Amino acid sequence: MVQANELGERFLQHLEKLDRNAADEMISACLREGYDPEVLLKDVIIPSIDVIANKQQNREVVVAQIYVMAKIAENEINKVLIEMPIKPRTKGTIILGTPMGDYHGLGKKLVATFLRLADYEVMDLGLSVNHFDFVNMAIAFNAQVICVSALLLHTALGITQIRKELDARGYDHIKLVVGGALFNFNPALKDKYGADAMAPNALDAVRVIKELTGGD
Ligand code: B12
Repeated sequence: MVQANELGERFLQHLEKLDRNAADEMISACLREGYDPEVLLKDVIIPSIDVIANKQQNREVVVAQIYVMAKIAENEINKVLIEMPIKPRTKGTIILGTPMGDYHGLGKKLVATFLRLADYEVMDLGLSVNHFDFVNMAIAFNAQVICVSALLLHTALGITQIRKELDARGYDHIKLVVGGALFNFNPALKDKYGADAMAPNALDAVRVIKELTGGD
């Protein structure tokens, strides 16, 4: 079976060429041949997205290219997710979304996946979520944690509004966990926006939430 790093290089080339069909054929073939979907996600698709994000940082690609690459990557993430085993979720409920005005969804999707794989029930409220909806849903579903994925500076204020709303309504025991490019660039923003914790990636999101909620 082909090694994950070789597959990663191939997948990255397909993304860079904006070749949706080649990316799709490659991932479909891997799944047909019995490749572990979790390995495909962690060692092939995510590292390729990281390379593209870095290129964007260095202005080697433009927004239009990023848009198409993100769409191709998202399609393949969805395809892989369908193949992942669904286990009974017993570790508690987590509310997840992006702040109002933020339409970056790839990181959120990965965080939801890794939390589900770690047996959390994740209610993904989607993109551009009002702070009242985060809080109302957390209360209604007795969630232990609200997770906010924030990539844009100008919309991250929604996180402070969630904190204020939780405190004002006497639900300050519900933990607020943040992540996304914004916090990877500047982890200190976590305190500025009143979050309890941040994590730099989806794997660490699971670790941080376990620590906060006392899970094993
Ligand atoms: C892809 C992308 C887009 C795509 C989004 C497609 C989609 N379906 O999501 C498109 C092209 C649509 C887009 C649009 C825009 N974007 Co954009 N985009 C990016 C880019 C290149 C990569 C983001 C990404 O998907 N990364 C891959 C994922 C997997 O990584 P991630 O989101 O960081 O998630 C990981 C961790 O952060 C963590 N994590 C994520 N969420 C959470 C949540 C919790 C609770 C935890 C614990 C952890 C966690 O785990 C994830 C997996 O490991 C970033 C650059 C960057 N370096 O991030 C810019 C970036 C975020 N975009 C930016 C901007 C400005 C925009 C636009 C305004 C247009 C523009 N001028 O570029 C619009 C705004 C649209 C809107 N209103 O939302 C800026 C934001 C700057 C800022 N400080 O505000 C960035 C940083 C680029 C830059 N350097 O200028 N973008």
